[in-house]
Amino acid sequence: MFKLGQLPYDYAALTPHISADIMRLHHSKHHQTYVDKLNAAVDQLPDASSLDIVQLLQGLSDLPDSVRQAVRNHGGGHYNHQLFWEIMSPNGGGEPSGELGRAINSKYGSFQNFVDQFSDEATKLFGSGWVWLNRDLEIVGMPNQDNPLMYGGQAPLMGLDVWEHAYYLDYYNRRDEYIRQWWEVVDWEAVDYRLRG
Ligand code: MN3
Repeated sequence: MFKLGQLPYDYAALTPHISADIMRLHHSKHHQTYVDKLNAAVDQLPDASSLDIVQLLQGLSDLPDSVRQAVRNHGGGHYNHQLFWEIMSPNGGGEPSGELGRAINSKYGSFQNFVDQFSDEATKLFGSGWVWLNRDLEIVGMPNQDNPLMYGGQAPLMGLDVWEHAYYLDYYNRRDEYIRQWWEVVDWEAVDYRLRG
């Protein structure tokens, strides 16, 4: 069965950009609920103990109708939040170096241009969803808990949660301010590691 992992830093570690209250609620309540509901869904499958989250999300179309939507919503929720915690750090911010920095500069002309395009996609994404940086360095917004694995893509390099639960306690309706602050906690080493992995 799937388990909620520990955060690699404390709930207060990302202040002042993301408060401890948001991190605690987001991890211990929202993410936990995705894990619980994912487990309830896969419990109905014959070989639940051997399931891998990536394979599940890549193979949604092979699942029985009775569990497919629950796995999409809650399995997506589990995978996406695991990735989200991993690519943030109290030592984050700044600009990527190494292979990732070169790849972003080559595709977007400059790091600032990349940040502007990603932020714009996140600001205009309607309702609840995520903005992803795909493995081929495309920026793509997706609704709900969808991610590129569900559309035949590879594991994304990074993602930004723009559900209101991710920022409302700190920023109310000011999603643009949340997005601006989020860049200060992005762990570029972790994103570069995913690119090289
Ligand atoms: Mn969330």
